[in-house]
Amino acid sequence: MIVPKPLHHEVRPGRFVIDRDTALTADPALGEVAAWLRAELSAVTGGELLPGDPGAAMIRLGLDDLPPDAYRLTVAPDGVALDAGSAAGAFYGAQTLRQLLPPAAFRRAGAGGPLELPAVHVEDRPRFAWRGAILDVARHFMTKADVLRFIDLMALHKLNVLHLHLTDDQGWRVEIKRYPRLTEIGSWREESQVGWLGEMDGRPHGGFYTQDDLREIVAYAARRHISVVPEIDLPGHTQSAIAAYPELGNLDTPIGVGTTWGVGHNVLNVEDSTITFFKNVFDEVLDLFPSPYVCVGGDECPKEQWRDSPAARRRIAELGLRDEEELQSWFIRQFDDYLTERGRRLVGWDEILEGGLAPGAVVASWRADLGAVAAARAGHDVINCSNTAVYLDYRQSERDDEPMPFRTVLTVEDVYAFEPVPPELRGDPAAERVLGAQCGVWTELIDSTRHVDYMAFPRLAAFAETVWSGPERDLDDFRRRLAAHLERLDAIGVEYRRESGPLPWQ
Ligand code: TNX
Repeated sequence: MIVPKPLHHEVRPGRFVIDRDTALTADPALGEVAAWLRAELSAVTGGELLPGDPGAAMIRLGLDDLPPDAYRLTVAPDGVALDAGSAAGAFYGAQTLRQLLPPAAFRRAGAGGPLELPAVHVEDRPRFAWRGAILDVARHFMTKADVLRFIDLMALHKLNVLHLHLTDDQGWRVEIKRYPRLTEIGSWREESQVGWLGEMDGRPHGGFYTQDDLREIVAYAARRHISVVPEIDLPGHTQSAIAAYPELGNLDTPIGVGTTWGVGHNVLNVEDSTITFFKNVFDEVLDLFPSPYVCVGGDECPKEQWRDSPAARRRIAELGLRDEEELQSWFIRQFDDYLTERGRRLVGWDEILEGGLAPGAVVASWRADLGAVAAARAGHDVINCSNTAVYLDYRQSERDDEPMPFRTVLTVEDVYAFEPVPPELRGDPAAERVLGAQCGVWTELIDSTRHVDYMAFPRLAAFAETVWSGPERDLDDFRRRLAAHLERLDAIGVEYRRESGPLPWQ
């Protein structure tokens, strides 16, 4: 009953009992994985799972000649052997081992009794290298503790990339020491629009992460084999930055942090000083996030202010560009050069394809499969973030009591049917360019962790299966495994959407 489904899972007779005397040993290279597993298990058994004598009933973690992310787990009555190609593989195996335990093993403290593992042989490895989730902490801020909890939930599902959407019109969430007003001004707004149609909630909202908070988030995620890809969205989606530093914008009058949803009109100007400003911002961001991939946004760039701006028109003439689209592409390229020089790779939303793109850039395709197909054919690595398939902010049924009737219905079955490689690329060598996929928790209409739980689960479990497991789908089998998995989520305290209701906040 493992989610996501392993490549090969064979049930064998017998069981292994974990109690206070069970020992756990690990290859020194797997010390961190062992520490994680020890902490998770001992919380439940009340024991310590010390290394113990070689003769004792034992859980043994070792390295073997397997592909890096692969693992092999054998549970037998006299011991548990988890072998992996790397620490990441061992961590995935440890996640599987936990899922073999009863749901009560997911509680933070147990009755202290023994835990039973059924005997099995599992051989497993991921289908895609990039198994991501986007968390939009800009529209609604999520506390550090909530982000750490979300990371644990990602790890449970063997996801390995957290794409943190840190800035947008409605909020700037990352402390930048050189430009303190970004958070002093940019992280707070007077009130937000409720729903998509305009009613305001009258409640101030805000928050940001200090640099120490972000270092902690990155380290916490790294221990769970999750890399955090920061997104600083440019040159549109920047109203909060312009509110803090009006000289970054195109207007003569100051503006506030955004309070309404939808695509805003504000865009950065194309002065050298603005490019320098954001390179300085990225200097600090790169220091916080060691990820080889860094996202500069590039989506939904509004062009009207550039059309009205003499400075932008001058820039277009001076660079010999055709139009504002090429100007946007030039803008993004400034950051591609900057990141490439520093050994990082730029990730941007599929609009960055318009007007030309540097060859090493990675395209996060959100507009259905369109961008993914175009980017892969143009030789770019692609992450499929299709909004018609894996946007977890979309509503889950037509029912009137869903929290907010946002966009089309995307059920757990719809998400389960998602195929990261678009059909147009099947049989095409360009399909190799699809590194994987990312589901998206966009939070315009999601203002609490309870609500994130409701939107993300159990759809995130279905998504995890589409990126971890093979391309075949068996909905009945998934439903059976999901039923068992929901008991784990119950034990953790995840307020996922139940078919039967009631909604957690009603
Ligand atoms: C589109 S995904 C957006 C986001 C919104 C989302 C709402 C992307 C690159 N842009 O800014 O939050 O739709 O579903």
